[in-house]
Amino acid sequence: MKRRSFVKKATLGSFVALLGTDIVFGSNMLKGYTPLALQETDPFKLFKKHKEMVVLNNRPWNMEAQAHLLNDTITPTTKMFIRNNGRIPEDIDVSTWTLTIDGESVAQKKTYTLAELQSKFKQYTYQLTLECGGNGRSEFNPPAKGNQWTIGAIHCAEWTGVRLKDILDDAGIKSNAVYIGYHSADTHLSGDPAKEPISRGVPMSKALQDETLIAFKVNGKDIPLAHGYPLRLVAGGWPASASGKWLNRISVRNKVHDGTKMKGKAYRVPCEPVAPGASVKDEDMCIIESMPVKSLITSPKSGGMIKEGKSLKIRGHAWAGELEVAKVSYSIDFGATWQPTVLQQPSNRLAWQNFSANINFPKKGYYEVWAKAFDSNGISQPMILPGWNPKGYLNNACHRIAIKVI
Ligand SMILES: Nc1nc2c(c(=O)[nH]1)N[C@H]1C(S)=C(S)[C@@H](COP(=O)(O)O)O[C@H]1N2
Ligand SMILES: [Mo]
Repeated sequence: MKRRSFVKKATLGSFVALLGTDIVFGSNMLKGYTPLALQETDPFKLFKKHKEMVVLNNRPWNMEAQAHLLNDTITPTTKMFIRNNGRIPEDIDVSTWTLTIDGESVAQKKTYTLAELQSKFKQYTYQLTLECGGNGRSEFNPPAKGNQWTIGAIHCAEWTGVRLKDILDDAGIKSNAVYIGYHSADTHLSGDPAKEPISRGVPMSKALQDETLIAFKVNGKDIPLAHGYPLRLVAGGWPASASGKWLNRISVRNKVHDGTKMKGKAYRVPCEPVAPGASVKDEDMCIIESMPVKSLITSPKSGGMIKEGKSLKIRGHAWAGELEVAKVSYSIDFGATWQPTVLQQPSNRLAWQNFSANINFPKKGYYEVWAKAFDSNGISQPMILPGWNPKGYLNNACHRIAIKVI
């Protein structure tokens, strides 16, 4: 999508979403008029992103963070990666936006306006980890097609919304329900209105968790357009592809949801490990559910220098999908020995956890600091690349930074 054509065709609703504030006399604007503030070709300004974010693709827009940008406990929207499979919707009108619950296994099809969702159901706020299943893809060899994410396709922001389970309870679900699938307002890159760019989902057990939200706010504000304004499913700890943006429909299915990117090799890995480069039959691929344990050193920035005799404070986050992180260790000798870090509790289930340590280096020279997290089942991150898979998912190898002691 060319950004120019995007703003040209956009409506008042999407301008308001992009600007993050009301256009007071907006109804006076001529049709086809683009507000000056949006006559902008710079994606950083258009999406209000930090200048050090990295653009991987502009058609569709994909942008990732760098480790040192993710140092905040709660990721600000300026530093949230963007992953789009299609075109951002251009005709958002919050006054007519609705969420429909349908599907074979819903007791009764039901449609809610945004106002109804917000007034009828209790609202909750959770900090939730969303990591793209393809985060770390760039390191796999043979390489996998797709966005070459390094480490920055992860965020942990604070989402506010209503529980999906309360909505499903209100609509009623049949006993044969096994899955929910989301449907959204973004459009296919081909322009074909019959095609959905992505329509994924989660099993009922995940759909009915307390933390699975239908969100309308992130970090206390309207969700930015690129992240799903005005309504988004958020299923923390699972591949972020399960968290549908621009949400307008949820189908309660009597089988595993079969929407776009649920089948074949999309968001699936070989059920059993395979050799790098192997060809794997579709029926031997399994859907990714909870994400594996992983961590990031977010401070200092890799490449930093420190004076001899001074101790270095490192800081970062660790997360483990559905599980808690039990321990994070660090090494300064290429993994020969490991020392403990101080690990904090998550602010709620499915939020990442901060860790920190003060490191003393024996003498001048070049060092690497490696971090390794362990989940509550005792499983740790691998130090080298984990199992190769055709689409390059689930790279949770240890993160490392370079430090020079001078
Ligand atoms: N409607 C819709 N929802 C979507 C997508 C999309 O393209 N369209 N991309 C998914 C994928 S693959 C990811 S990783 C996350 C990215 O969320 P973010 O852009 O808010 O970081 O959104 C998911 N939800
Ligand atoms: Mo993703």
